[in-house]
Amino acid sequence: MRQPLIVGNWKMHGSRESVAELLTSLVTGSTGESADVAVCPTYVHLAQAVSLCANSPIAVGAQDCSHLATGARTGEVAAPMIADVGCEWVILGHSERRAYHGESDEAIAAKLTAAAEAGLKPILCVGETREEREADKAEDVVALQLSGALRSQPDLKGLVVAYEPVWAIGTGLTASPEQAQAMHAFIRDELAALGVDAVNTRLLYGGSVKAGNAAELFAQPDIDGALVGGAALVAAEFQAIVDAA
Ligand code: G2H
Repeated sequence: MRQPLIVGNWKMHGSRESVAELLTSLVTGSTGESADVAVCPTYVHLAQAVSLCANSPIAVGAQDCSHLATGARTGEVAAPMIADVGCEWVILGHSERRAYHGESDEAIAAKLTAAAEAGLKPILCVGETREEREADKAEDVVALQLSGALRSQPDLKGLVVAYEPVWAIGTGLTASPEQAQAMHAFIRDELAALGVDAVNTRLLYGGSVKAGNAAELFAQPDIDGALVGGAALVAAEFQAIVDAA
């Protein structure tokens, strides 16, 4: 059985005050969840989040990491540093990193290796653009993203894959449960072909998940939870998504 997992990706939002408010509310409300829960604030809020989540079931992760463990890379943050402040997770290959920071599958593969070496559990994001879906290339694109990142390292400990169709991110558009399930089933098959323990790998859906659409997504057999952006910034909304898992 795959334990459901709900991850909040806070992107470039938050202040010390809002982080404290949001996490105090989530920690107070987080009793007896059947899902695993993690939040991914900005780098500068990680230590504060770890401290606020101590003695709670909520784990903390970063939104990216360097492919190097240390060195002269101004502005970068290394995976061992993220682990050192008490994080368990790191999101890698988010479409916003691919689009705005030019991250290639090769670069993402190197970051996955670095994360694993630091003991972080990676959440690898994949997904097609609207043009690619309309050209009937969604599966080809996702297959290339998966093989580019995992071909040389199919046994990453704790690996989670998030399917986030780019056209559904922050747009209010969501893949229908059937569309999402079809891609998740495809991803599970591709993972198996790459030598990943696909049956036990959790696959998250991401892209405008909210309290109102979470339950029907989670009812699909290959959707094991969600990577939540905008709705993760509102405690009651995020808690309702967790409760739906
Ligand atoms: C997709 C998602 C979280 P949102 O980027 O990773 O964001 O839920 O705002 O579409």
